[in-house]
Amino acid sequence: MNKSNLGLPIGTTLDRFIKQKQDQFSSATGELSQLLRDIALAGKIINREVTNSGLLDISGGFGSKNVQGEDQQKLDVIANIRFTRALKNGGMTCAVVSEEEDEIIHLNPDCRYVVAMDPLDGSSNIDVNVSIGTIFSIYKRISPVGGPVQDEDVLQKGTEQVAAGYILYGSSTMLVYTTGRGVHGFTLEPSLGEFVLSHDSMTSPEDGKIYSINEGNYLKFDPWVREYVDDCKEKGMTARYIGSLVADFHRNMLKGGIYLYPNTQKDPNGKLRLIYECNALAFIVEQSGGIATNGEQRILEIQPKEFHQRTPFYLGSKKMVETALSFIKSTETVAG
Ligand code: P6P
Repeated sequence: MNKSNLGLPIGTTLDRFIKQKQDQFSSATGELSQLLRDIALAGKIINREVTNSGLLDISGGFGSKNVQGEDQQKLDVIANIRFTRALKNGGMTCAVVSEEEDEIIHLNPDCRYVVAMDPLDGSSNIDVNVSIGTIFSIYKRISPVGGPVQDEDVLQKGTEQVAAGYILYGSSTMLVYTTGRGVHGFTLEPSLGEFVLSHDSMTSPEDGKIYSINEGNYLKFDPWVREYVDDCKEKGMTARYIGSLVADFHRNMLKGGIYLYPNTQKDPNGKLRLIYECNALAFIVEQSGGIATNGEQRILEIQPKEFHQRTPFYLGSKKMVETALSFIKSTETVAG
């Protein structure tokens, strides 16, 4: 028998890929590599629980609210515990900021990496079997190693991220991350329990025909947003919005598109959180050739003032975001 017919090659696992990238930096200590592995491990555990949530009676509401005043789903709480425990046991993280926790979670003061995360975004979709995701950002602490983590360690601009990524629990489970040298996607091979490289050096199409926005808020949007949405319709674009940021973002990055979560009179800063949702996806979209803005400046340039602060959020294909921004200017001209 021709040995080359003995099954498909497994491909490059996440572990091997991380090690290969680490070897390119002589100064690398392996700490960031281990931290990425810790996140991947937690992702595999959450994947198992998300997949079986209907059978394990862990879907539905937990009966409490997070700092945002939003009802926590059981899996929100479980995911938060799983990721925090994985990061604590991995021994590479000094502190975690999580959507599910009011304050900083202090872990090992002798470590130099801070993680900001939304352990399970889109959780309202859990019970209806729609894709959901984890979002994470990694920073180097500013305060001295060994001492207590300070607010300044967390309130860093998105430009200071050393790595960022997401895990998408969808028709397949993917981990997508960047360390500032391109965007790389790994698909979980469940029978092996390994994330395998499936989307090397992901790039976002410069233009696209998909716009993602909750049009139920149309009457609450600023005039420029309404005019932009009307323009998308007049151009025959496709509306795709599943209420799960990671899933909408991932599709738009692959196919070309724009995601918009604008401010409204009710929510003057929009809904999405800067530190553990927007910064990570902004880093990724810029690394793939796209744009991420709050309508006035790069998301990554916003100086955070509070852990859970929100921001208007517009990101995706370069030309689509530039077109959307042109509507702001045209309205200002009219208004001005
Ligand atoms: P709305 C989920 O709660 C989330 O944070 C994102 O995943 C999603 O894109 C957005 O909010 C949905 O919000 O107001 O359209 O239901």
